[in-house]
Amino acid sequence: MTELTLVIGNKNYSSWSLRPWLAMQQAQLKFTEIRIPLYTPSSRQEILQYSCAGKVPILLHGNVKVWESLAICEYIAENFEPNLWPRDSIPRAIARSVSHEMHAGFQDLRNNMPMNCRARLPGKGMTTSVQKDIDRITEIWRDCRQNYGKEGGFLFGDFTIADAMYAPVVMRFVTYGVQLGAIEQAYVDTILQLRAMQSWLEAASQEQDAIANFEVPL
Ligand SMILES: N[C@@H](CCC(=O)N[C@@H](CS)C(=O)NCC(=O)O)C(=O)O
Repeated sequence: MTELTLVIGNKNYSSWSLRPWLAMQQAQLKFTEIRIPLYTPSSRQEILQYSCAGKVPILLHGNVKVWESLAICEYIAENFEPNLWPRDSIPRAIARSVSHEMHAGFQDLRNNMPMNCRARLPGKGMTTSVQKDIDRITEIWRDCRQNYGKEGGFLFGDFTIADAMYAPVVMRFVTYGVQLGAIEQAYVDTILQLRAMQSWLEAASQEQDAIANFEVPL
């Protein structure tokens, strides 16, 4: 089989990298990881070797290069593991909708509560507009769990790309100590218990680099 390589950023900070990495792990694919620490003097040049877009993650598969986290997840589902989307048309459409909503939105949450897996900053980063993003995300999680997720612990029962897309939000909620209801907290625990997630967090905790822009002051 043609080798798969995923180019990612720092595991502690790179929320976009976590998404396809987790989807590929859950699909039990073997792949090589190239980790480029972000925002160093050489980061941009190193990333540009792999993609003109100049951002991670990037998937390399033979001559194929795929950038943009959601496009990588789609490529993996189409070519390797179709069960990364729900099998039935309606839940699949909803899973795609909530995945795209994540991909395109929640800018206030992203800006004010950057992913920082190893930090614990309860109460930091909260604003009225961040709370609006949190309210919408938790509404999505409750709706998916209650209407499509009864067969398992994930948004659509079994693990799907929608869970990969929201995994960095789970980490943000943990880092910034966001108060959650019972359904959302149980979902957070389900994601945290994944072996792949544990392994990402372990690697993040070993990283030495600190990116000032992603560190919310104490
Ligand atoms: N929409 C892109 C976003 C990618 C992105 O912003 N990646 C960040 C790291 S999490 C990056 O490469 N930053 C480096 C830079 O902007 O120089 C995706 O879904 O992959």
